[in-house]
Amino acid sequence: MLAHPERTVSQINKGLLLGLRVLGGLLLLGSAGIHAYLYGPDGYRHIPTIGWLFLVQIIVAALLGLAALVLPNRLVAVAGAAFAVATLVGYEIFRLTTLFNFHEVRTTLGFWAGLVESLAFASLGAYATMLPPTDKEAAHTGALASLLKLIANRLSLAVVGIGTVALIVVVALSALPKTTSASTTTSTSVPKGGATLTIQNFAFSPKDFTVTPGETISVTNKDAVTHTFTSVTAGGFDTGLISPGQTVTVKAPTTPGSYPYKCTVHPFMTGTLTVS
Ligand SMILES: [Cu+2]
Repeated sequence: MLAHPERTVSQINKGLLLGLRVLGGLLLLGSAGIHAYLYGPDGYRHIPTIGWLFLVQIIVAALLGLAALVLPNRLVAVAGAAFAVATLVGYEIFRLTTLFNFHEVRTTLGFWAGLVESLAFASLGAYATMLPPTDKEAAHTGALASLLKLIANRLSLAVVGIGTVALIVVVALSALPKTTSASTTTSTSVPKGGATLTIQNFAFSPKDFTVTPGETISVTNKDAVTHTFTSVTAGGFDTGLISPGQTVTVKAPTTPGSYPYKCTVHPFMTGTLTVS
C-alpha cells in the first residue's frame, strides 16, 4: 500500500506530487499549531466542551499532517483534505450560531486558520486527484472503465479547484475581522472611585458584587480573547466587545435591584451585579 513501484510517472509529476503532499502535511500541522495556541496561551482550554473539541482538533490535525508527510497514500490525503474542511465547517457553525454556550467571533487568527485549512484542502485534494491509479485500481481496464475514470478524475480536479476558491471566499467574508468593530466605548483612563471588575481565564472577578446607583464600573479584560460585560436584561448596561488588555467603563443602573450579567461571546460566563 505504501509503495507503487510500477507506476509510470514523469519526474516532474513526481516532484509536483511530493510537493503537494508535503505542503498539505505542513499546512495540517499549521492548523494544529494555531489551535494549540488558541487552546494554550489564548485560554480556550477554560471553555467548557469547546476546550475538548480544540484538543481533539489539535491531535487529529497533527496525526493526519504527520501521516501525509510520511505516507504517499491517497486515502490519507483524502482524510486530511476532509478534516481540513470539517474544521472550517465547525468554525462556520460556531460563528453563525451558539453551541455549547459558545459563539465564535471574527479574529485575525481565525482568518489565518481558515486560510491554512483551505490551502491544506487544496494541496491534499489535488494530490489525491493527481496520484496515478494503483495496480489494483488500474486492473479495471476496458474502454468504458477508462472513460469513466477520466471523467471522474476531471470532476474531482474541478471539485478541488472550485471548492478551494469557495472556501477562501467564505473564510475572507466570515473570518476576517471587521475593521469598524469595537473601540467606541473604549477608555484607557480609569476614573477614580467606582467599582473595578476583572475578566481572566474566562471568568469575572468578582463574580457577584454590589455598587451604588449610577456608579462607574471599569471592566478590564486580562484574557487574550475578546469578552463583554453585558446585562442579561435587555436595555441594561453593555460594554460591547472588550479587546484583550483593554479597560472599558460603564455606568451601573440607577434603579436599585439585582442585575444578572453575562459575556455575550461566552454566555457561560455569568455573574450578578447588585445595585443598592
Ligand atoms: Cu467572554
